[in-house]
Amino acid sequence: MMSPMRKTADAPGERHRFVVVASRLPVDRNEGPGGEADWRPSPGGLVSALEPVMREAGGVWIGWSGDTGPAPGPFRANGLDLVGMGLSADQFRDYYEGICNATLWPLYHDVIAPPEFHRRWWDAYVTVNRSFAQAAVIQAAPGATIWVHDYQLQLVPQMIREQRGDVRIGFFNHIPFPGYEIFAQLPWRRQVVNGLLGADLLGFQRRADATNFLRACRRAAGLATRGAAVRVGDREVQAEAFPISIDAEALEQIARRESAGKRAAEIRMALGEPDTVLLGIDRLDYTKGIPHRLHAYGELLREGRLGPRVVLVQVASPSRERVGAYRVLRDEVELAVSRINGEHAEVGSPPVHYLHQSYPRDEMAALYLAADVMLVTSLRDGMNLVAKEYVACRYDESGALVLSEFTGAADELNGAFLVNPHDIEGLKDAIARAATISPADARRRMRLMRRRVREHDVARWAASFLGTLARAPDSWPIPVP
Ligand code: GDG
Repeated sequence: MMSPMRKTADAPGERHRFVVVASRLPVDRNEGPGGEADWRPSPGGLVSALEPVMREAGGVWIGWSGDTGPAPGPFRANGLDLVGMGLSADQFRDYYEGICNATLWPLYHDVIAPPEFHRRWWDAYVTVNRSFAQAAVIQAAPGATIWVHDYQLQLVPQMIREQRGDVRIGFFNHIPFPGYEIFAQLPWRRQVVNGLLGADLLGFQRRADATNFLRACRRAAGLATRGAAVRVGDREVQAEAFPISIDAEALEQIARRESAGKRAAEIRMALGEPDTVLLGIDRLDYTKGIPHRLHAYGELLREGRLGPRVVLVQVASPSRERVGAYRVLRDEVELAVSRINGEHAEVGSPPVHYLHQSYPRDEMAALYLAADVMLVTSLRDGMNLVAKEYVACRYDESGALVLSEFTGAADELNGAFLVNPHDIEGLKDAIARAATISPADARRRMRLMRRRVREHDVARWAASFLGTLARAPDSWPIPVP
């Protein structure tokens, strides 16, 4: 599968032929009671997607350790070579909470929340991007492949290229790339476009994202584009769609374990053996459309359209809790949950089970198995891996997926009930249809979706991206240092 990458057995301290640069490490530091620290695998879209690729290809992963202590530097954990970057308290505020989470995230998600623009935040973005680029330059062996990830590191490709013409640089954007009218608001739009264009290959989730980027190249940087190619001096940079996926086989294996089936039955029992279990699993983020989902569900309960024996389990894993818009969202969601439960609960049987917690992967698989209907109602979402994970777990081909058309996954999962989450009546109809689907229709739809997710898994995504990167034209050859 990984033909473009030669497997390496790099010893710590050696330079690597494959370098991943991402905002976070795929592990979190865990302090024991005696102050001793170890590293545990951490959840999240990027980590779920890339961990199997890293193990198969070998290489090093450069990312932020997750706190504002000293930079851990190079170390090994969970069989991976890692380089832990540090952020100072000021950088945490201006770079992580500021420009990443309060400027770029809302801007790239169609200004669902208003983005804030502060010059001090931008300065921190430049500084942090430079430190990540420097770490990549140090780790990369001559001729290495460097794969930079996501909106937090858009200047890194060009910063690497300025120092290392010998390497091949890929960049993948996990979140949407907005239409030009929105992107144009960014005071540093030209710098961002030029930073990205340091790569040989730019990957996006959907074709529409790549098209938006190509338009930004023309409008913000005055560059010529032809098809998927941008002309940058004597180089050509490709911008294409590579829809990300999951390790479907590994997740299905977890779901097929006897313990997962037993746990799913326990969950249904604990919920009071309802006829229908609806499930939402999201980071508590305003892009995920959780209030819209609750709104529709509350009305369906009031109208009695789902019958008396229905429950919604909403896992909302804590996320970016110090950023203002996330605090406001948490209050809004918790108020909505309380209202629905206040109106419709009987003693011992609330219609919403709201869990503001993170769970281990086994428990997630059991939740997917326990749910008759999965609700994914994002207002804007690069891909949405949760939708694919649900499908991967349903090995008996039962269950139904309600899926927002504003997710990347909607391009692929044809068996889903597609919804516009802003259209509350349409959303209610889709939930009601999904909850009362016949077993034969459910099987037909689920089979279709399962085939897609199994065939287009994360290994194929990575192989496709890296294969295209390996074939990128070598039009700017510079001698190896
Ligand atoms: C970004 C883009 C794109 C969630 N809670 C727990 C947990 N998770 C895992 C899920 C899933 C991942 O986190 C979430 O991925 P999503 O794709 O749904 O969303 P984002 O976090 O916003 O990811 C997104 C993705 O990057 C990849 O490119 O699809 O559009 O926004 O894997 O299972 N995992 C565990 N416990 C939890 O409580 N173990």
